[in-house]
Amino acid sequence: MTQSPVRYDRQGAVGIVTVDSPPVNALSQAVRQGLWDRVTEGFIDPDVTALVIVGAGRTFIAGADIAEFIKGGMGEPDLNDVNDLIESGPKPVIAALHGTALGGGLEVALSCHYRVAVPKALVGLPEVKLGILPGGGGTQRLSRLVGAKTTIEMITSGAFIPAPKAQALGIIDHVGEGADPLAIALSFAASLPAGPHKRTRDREEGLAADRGSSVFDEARASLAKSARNQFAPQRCVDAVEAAFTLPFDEGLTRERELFMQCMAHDQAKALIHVFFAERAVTKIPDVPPSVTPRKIGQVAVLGSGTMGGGIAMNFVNAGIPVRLLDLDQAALDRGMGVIAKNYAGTVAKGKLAQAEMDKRLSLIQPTTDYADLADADLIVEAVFEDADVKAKVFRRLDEVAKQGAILASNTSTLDLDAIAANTGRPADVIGMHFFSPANVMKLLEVVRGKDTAPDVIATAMAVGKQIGKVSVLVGNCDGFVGNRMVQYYATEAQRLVIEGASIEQVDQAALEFGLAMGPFAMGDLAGLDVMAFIRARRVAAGLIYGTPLSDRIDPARKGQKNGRGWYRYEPGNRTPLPDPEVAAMIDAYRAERGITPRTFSSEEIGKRLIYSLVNEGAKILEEGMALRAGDIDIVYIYGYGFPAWRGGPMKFAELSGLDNVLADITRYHADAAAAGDADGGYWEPAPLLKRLVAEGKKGFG
Ligand code: 3H9
Repeated sequence: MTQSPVRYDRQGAVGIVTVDSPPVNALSQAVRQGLWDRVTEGFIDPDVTALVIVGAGRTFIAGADIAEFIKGGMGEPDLNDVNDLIESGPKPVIAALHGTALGGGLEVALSCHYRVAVPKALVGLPEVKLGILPGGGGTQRLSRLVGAKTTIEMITSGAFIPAPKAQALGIIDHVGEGADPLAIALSFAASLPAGPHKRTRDREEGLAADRGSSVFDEARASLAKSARNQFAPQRCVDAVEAAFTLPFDEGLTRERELFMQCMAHDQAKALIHVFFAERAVTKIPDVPPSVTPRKIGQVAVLGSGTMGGGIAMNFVNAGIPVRLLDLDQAALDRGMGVIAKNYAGTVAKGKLAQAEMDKRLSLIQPTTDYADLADADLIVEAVFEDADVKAKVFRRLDEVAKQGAILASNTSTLDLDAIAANTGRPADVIGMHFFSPANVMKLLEVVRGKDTAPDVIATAMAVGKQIGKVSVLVGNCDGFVGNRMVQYYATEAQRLVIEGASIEQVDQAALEFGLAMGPFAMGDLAGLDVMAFIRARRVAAGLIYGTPLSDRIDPARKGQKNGRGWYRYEPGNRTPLPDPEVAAMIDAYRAERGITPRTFSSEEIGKRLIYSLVNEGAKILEEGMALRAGDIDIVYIYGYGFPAWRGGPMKFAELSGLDNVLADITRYHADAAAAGDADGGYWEPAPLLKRLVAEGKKGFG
């Protein structure tokens, strides 16, 4: 018989139920059964008058076992039955919280008669981030303690609340001192009042004020904007409202109904996929956790422009000192000025203390002398995206960097092996591709060259985590994962316009799909001049099918930076405005080719944009340039504003049906060929996609 992950012992007159199911004490079937059995044991133990539920290891219970959701069928006992047992038993039960009490974990705690915590504990109901809602009574019990507004805020944001604040809100009864939740609970138990110990379901303090109030409609209206197109947030409000309109048991039934609706929705499948995909990216088969990362005490960043400055900020934000090198003092002064202005903006918003800003700035040492890089453990190059410039820089770095230093390039498209060949130490060379603005965007593509050493990869991944990035290991191919895919997406946007859609309509369709920005607005933000430079190299190298309109647009149109790109911009304003000059250029292009514009639905535009990503993503996967389809999804969610609730492009394709996606892609390919449009050559269906569909597979595996 396997041992239960929940044990029972006794200290004086208190029965202690300990959940011991690493890593996070999630409520698997075995844990629910163990709780049921051990709590029952405590209730019938004649020597105890009260029970404590506590988590072993680093945390209380971090929620339902999300892996069980994927397997389907959660098995008996149901969490609601366990919670009912705890709440309705003959003895008071105290939840002793440390680490995180999340989701189902907080729901267990809410079913207890009292909650005590260590000061550093966090509580939250983050189910919405998985596309679901609390389904173990959380919406009903929390409402009774803290009222509608706080409950809705907590449940629709999924925020983690520190114990002292949770106490002030009325969620926690007592925050003790120190780090031992059991000690706090035992001393609390020693001074328990005689009773009766109210069940949370019978408490009323949160209900009275909000019955019949407008708070529910207001929340729905606000979420319709902030969580546009998302299913779960609105259902969360419905579930909370049920606490105010229905008796407890009926409220629970309603909550479960809504929970099941969410579970059945594609958005939950997408978001649960994202949860695991984000954790899977850290796992690299040939770089196991036993590979020790190198120690990074001092970093250097080359280039103090927008990118270099943003990269430097990441490191000093994490307390790692940076030497920032540029060619001349004027460039450095400008770069440091921009960094200081960025921090000052954050201070002005009240999000950073002035003293902290000063500390961070003092960690950046500007220099124009390569010799100052001699003690750096990691050097990140962020100079102009030109192979010759980078070659020169790496030759110089090879001369000055100490033995064992990691030489990283922030190149977004260039061949990392060619860059590494400029040094006598290609094993120490790696790509660390940050996304603009580098101090804000969470994605870091870690590019592995053919000679990059495993401990260099381990270091880049570890440093990425230390500076708060989601790091994804990618292979060395033109554009790596993100930019290799995006070039076809950008071309497809242009082909749609040539065929008859307007620039605004294409961007609007992308927004309706849930992307943070449309492809044309994104081009203007990135800079059309930068794109043109990259495109010229790709065309010369025969790497690109074509970006037809990019080749026609006036080169003086650089995008947001000079107020003229695919759109026009008023000075000091980032709102894109339609530009008749660009519309005329498009008309002329169509006329030259005898194209009669046709109309498009948003859905058709959306499909063509996203499937262009999927088809290339499948090629990338087959070539091994990404380790998993989920890695590609994470790149798109954290680097390109792809909506997490769609799961990323590859998961979206799975949810749409790979066979349907392949049928559309095959048709787009045939259409491009029939129109003699070589620019659409990338629609050649990915062999992997064809194979998976032929084998009847539903996913990329
Ligand atoms: C729920 O409760 C529904 C109920 O209302 C209703 C039911 C009827 N399950 O993140 P980490 C794994 S929904 C399974 O790297 P950290 C994770 O995959 C749930 N596994 O650590 C990883 O595995 P691996 C509501 C889980 O310290 C390992 O634990 N709760 C779960 O950075 C370490 O995780 C949530 O949504 C889980 N619930 O962060 C909380 N949680 O090592 C979700 C973690 O194999 N979890 N794992 O890759 C979190 O937010 C973070 O994991 C946490 C720890 C803050 C707890």
